[in-house]
Amino acid sequence: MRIIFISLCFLTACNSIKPPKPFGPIPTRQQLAWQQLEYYAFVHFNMNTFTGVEWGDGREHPGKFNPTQFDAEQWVRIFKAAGMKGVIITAKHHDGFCLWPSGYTEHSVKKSPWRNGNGDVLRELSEAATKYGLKFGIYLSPWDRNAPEYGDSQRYNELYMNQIREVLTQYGEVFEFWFDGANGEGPNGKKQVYDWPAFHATVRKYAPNAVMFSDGGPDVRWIGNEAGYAGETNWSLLRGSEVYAGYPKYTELIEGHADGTHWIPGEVDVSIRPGWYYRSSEDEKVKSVEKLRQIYYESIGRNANLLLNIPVDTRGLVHPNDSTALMGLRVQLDQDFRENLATRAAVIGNSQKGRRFSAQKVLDHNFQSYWTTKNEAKTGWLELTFNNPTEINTVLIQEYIALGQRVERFSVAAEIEGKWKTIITGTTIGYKRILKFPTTKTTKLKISIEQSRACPLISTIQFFKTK
Ligand code: FUL
Repeated sequence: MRIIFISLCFLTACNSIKPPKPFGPIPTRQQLAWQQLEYYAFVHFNMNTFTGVEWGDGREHPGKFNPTQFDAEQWVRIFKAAGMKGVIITAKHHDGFCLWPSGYTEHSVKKSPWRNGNGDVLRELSEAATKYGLKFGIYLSPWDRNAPEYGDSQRYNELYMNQIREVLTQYGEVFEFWFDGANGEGPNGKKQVYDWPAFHATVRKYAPNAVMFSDGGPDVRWIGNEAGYAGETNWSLLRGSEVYAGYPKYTELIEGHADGTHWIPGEVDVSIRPGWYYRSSEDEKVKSVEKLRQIYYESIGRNANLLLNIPVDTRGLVHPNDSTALMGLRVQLDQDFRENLATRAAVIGNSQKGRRFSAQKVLDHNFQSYWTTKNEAKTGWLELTFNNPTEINTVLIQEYIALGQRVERFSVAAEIEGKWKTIITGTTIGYKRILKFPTTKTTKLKISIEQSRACPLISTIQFFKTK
């Protein structure tokens, strides 16, 4: 009885401290879950794999699609071992060839020799993903150079929405739907006018838990380049009603819009090879582990998710050069983040909003709990003290973004010979910010939030010594 009474008191006391109010646009439940996936695979595998081009014209004979050793489980095992959390497949690229037996075209696997025309890449891949606990996502190009309806806007839009329904209702849960902005003319010489609101409504109807990607979201935005990096300043915000698929000022997407009206976080899509599709001539051009590591730090480490493309080869398998690079990156990252040295330190804040939002919350390995300042102060600092001089060269910081992105400027200082020395400064933090700096040996570190739009909510602080 007494124990219950005491713990009830404790709970009431704790709960009487209310969390700060949300600030500005905030993520939906789906966007928040998506952000925490961080790293997943893109697979460009389709007709172009067999014709050796990046963009087919839609006149390819379906008979050309003929992987000799297709094994979706092999892909998924490799992605899983690489630490990826999902896979997005090019169900239909601009040439219109469908990797599933669509009822709305003859240009698909059903007219190919693969599995005697009875194959379905989406079925095999989605089953493999489920078996290994990976999320499954779909790229479905609206541009279709095969469909005779293309350019006859209403007819084609209906066909496209029927295909959206097909791919979203037969293969289990889909975590991300990837809209490409490419838009051309149809055989009638007319430009196809896409009905984006209707496309979005169709995805929402059949996959309410999925996020939708395009240049302008509505849920996840392109980062504005295919080279593998986000801006050092990166807001998960956009002026949502201005940006659309095919937005000409796409270079703005690298930082988002500081004055954005909608929560639309960035995703970095980049290929592990020069092209999106497999070509044997690029077998020796797979990105190095060092390059992939840089991409990781400049995407996930800059408040974006990383969608890394692995071009599956003509056998229907991930090529050994790609899997070797993926494993090399995994080993490197496991080494980089092996020991969070911050857990060896004691932490205090200049102020804190009671025990529920104490400085210690940044060390508890729980994204849901966070430190914030007393009286909603917009600036504040945390000090970490080590028992022994400790060498560090990397910091990882996370904001509790469920209540909005707030921090505009921060710094990390080390006490060296009795004086504070700034070792690194940054602008935005967002879901995750990772910064490297020259190795510094110290017993005291200070993380200062120097400018924030509302009281900072810091969920995580970690320090590492990487090689
Ligand atoms: C682009 C496409 O045109 C490329 O072929 C590739 O699929 C890339 C991911 O998106 O818009």
